[in-house]
Amino acid sequence: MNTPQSPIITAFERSPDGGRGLARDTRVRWALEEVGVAYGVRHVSFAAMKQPAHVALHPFGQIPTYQEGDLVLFETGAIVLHIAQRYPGLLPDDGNACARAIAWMFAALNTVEPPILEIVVAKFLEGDRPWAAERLPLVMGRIRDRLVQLSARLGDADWLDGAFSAGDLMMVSVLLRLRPSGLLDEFPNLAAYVGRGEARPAYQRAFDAQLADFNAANPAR
Ligand SMILES: N[C@@H](CCC(=O)N[C@@H](CS)C(=O)NCC(=O)O)C(=O)O
Repeated sequence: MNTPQSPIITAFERSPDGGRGLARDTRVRWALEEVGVAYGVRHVSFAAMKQPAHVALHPFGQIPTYQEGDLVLFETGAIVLHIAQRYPGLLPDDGNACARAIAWMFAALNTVEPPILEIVVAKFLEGDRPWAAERLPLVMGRIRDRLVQLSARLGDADWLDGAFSAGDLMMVSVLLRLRPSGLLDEFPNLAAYVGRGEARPAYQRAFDAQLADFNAANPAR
């Protein structure tokens, strides 16, 4: 149950992903669900995100943000790391294993996510440019290169480094964005890895919560 001390996160009032759980509040919800911490959600419109009140919380006018007492955080890497360090369940006790789990979080955000985000730029934001058709295969090729490497490292393990950790939570969250492209299906072990992440009860609660929010904001659907 939500208490006055519960963290408050922000999420889209109307997520452009149609409730598919691809907006980044889902990964924060997932982390909170994994550690069993109740949270509240404040929904913001695209216009409100750019207003001073929200920019005071998030300098780039984006979601999600995370407020816990006096603490205000932005950037999902920082938020999930904070949750994982504050509550047990997402980072191993062993110091070296913990450092490696954090390395996988950074790998997800700094090495794997950037080329994946380029799909949206190439297809939608710059899809009408004369060079768009030539660029898309290059973008896909760069993603495929990363997936080959990640797939080789994962092998037939369930998770990236021992037990499920914040590193897996972040990597699965990032890879989920690839599903519409079909690229994930080229790598059965990565597709199964993402499936294992989605099958976690905490992920399902997070997904259902963001979908319920989307449906509440879009009653006509
Ligand atoms: N690196 C940031 C990215 C945040 C981000 O791109 N948020 C998106 C939603 S998933 C957003 O607010 N987009 C609207 C905008 O940038 O105006 C993070 O991981 O938190």
